[in-house]
Amino acid sequence: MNIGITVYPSYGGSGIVGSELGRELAERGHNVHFISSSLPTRLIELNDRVQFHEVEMMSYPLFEHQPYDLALATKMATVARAEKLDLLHVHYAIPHSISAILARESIKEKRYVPVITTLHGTDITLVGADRSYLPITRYGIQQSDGVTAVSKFLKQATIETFDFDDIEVIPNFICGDHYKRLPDSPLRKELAPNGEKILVHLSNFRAVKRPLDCVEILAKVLQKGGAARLVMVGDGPEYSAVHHRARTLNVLDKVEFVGKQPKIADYLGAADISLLPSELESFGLAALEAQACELPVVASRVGGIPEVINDGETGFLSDVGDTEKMSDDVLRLMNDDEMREAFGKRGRELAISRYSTGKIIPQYIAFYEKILQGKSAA
Ligand code: GMT
Repeated sequence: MNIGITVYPSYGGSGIVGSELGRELAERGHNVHFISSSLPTRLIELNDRVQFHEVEMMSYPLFEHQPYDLALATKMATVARAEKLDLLHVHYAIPHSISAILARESIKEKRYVPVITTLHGTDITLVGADRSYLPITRYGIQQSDGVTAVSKFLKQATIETFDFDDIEVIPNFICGDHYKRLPDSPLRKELAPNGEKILVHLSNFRAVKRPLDCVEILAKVLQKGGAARLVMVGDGPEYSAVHHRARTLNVLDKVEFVGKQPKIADYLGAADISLLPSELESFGLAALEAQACELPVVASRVGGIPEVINDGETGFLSDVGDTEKMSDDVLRLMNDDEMREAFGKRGRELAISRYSTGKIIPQYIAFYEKILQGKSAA
């Protein structure tokens, strides 16, 4: 198949999933054309089967805000015709599904290119549900030829908010060869020179991830006598607030801010426990990546997280903001090597058996085929 993929190229989970899906599809012999404003972060290699088409923006004094959605739609239509795309697969509903529908409609006399929208999370739960975007998001979902969601929770949230239920749940996936434990990594010594346990948080530092809770948890762990260091991987709007909180709690020297990293598996593989205290998480890709690296995850019990983490078996779940319990859970895992290792091993087993690329990518391919067959029959 010739597949067009559009993602937010920055650091969000949807961009990561869309990029890795493209790479996996290309490895299975499909031609993948990424159409976005810049090269997606995780897309390190372009080749004959993986191409990138940059959305060009014309600047004009009349445009107070540049109409990206229209430029994207134009590029999608151009690429769809030139590369004979079989379908457009967009990740994150807003504005990608709207641009794809516009592209589809603008060329449909020549070629009908079905639009598949994958819902990821805040496109439904925060942005899409906001009154200013709700009607257009509903339109984008209804007019897509196929819709997938990354968790059962997100499908249910879409039914409740948008009264739309023709959704296939295809969860996020992990490549067990890329994500694995690295117990002898030299990074471990660098991050924790005195043999402390390494707590790791990975996110885009948006308020919804509650990265401030991570330094609160660390401070409580230290107060209660634990020897730990916290590694914060990523960057985003809450960075300064987190830094400030670490300073005021007097734990700044125990926190390592490593910024955005191209190879996060190196950090996860070298750490001991992962923290994901989010306000909301439709799936929690960071938890899956951590579990594949045999890290127990201490997280909040929200959204799709309980679908990914088995409470008491691969991690511990708590109410949002309950940093007291989260710090106790971290200490339990720090102080009991046997429990930590058992949680880690079970986490990897479940990650691979439920979410490996070998299991999930064929689900996307089957979904594409179903939509294409439905369209050609029609
Ligand atoms: O909201 C974000 O943090 C980014 C967002 C995205 O779409 O880029 O992440 C969402 O999609 C990820 C990949 O499917 C999920 O693992 C995250 O749980 C989800 N984030 C939220 O629901 C907050």
